[in-house]
Amino acid sequence: MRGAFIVVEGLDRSGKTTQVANLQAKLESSGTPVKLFKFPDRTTAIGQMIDSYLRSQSELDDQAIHLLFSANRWELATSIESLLEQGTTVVCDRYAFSGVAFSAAKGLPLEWCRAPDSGLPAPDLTIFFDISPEAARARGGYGEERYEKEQLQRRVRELFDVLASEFDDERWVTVDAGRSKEEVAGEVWKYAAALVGKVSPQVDKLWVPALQGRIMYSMKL
Ligand code: Z5A
Ligand code: MG
Repeated sequence: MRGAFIVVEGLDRSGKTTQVANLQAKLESSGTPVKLFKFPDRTTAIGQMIDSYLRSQSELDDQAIHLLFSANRWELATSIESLLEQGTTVVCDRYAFSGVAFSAAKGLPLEWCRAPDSGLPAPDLTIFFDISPEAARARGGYGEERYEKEQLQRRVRELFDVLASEFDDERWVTVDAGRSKEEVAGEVWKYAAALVGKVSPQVDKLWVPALQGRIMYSMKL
């Protein structure tokens, strides 16, 4: 049985990094082999360029940084696929949905943003962490990085809704991330436990309609 591919996506300060660590620990203690990925992965050469951009230490055209975020996923795609095939469950902190939502929020066309990530391993389940801007602000406010501004985050939220509407309830679930860490962890575990051990043998390709019939391709903004 191959591993499950679980992506946690969501808004700024919604608790993704907190909860993926928690999920990893729970899966390990239940005897499930698991590997955690985080995008952007700031440790690679491409990731270091992204890190420098996010901290406003370098400037790049919107298109160029978008392609770097995508390349940062592609450089790890084969590792993700191999791990899944070997039976390791992969948990991922942000993925291509952040890539599309953030770049489209800056004004790039949605379909242009989607294209470079088409064909990546598709998650079996995306757990989306929803939080109001007020609740996010109460967690310490937006920090110093480039995208941590409330107006942009509102647009990002709308774009995540568009992306979510393309998936059915088995592939995309929304969690109210404004609750306590324990409540959120309980719901995440419920979804993860229901999935692990029950995934279909083949890893689908993201946004490739021929292989993933449930994706609608007609959505325009
Ligand atoms: N980006 C992009 O443009 N294109 C792409 O392709 C990708 C990303 C992949 C950096 O991402 C930026 O890159 C991001 C999107 C863009 N820009 N923004 N905004 P990142 O993932 O490196 O950003 P981050 O700073 O690690 O994540 P985050 O979203 O800001 O935070 P989080 O991981 O969701 O939350 P957290 O770190 O787990 O928790 C935040 C705080 O809240 C912390 O003090 C926790 O202890 C606290 N917390 C967590 N859960 C709770 C609950 N339930 N109650 C109370 N307090 C809580
Ligand atoms: Mg985080």
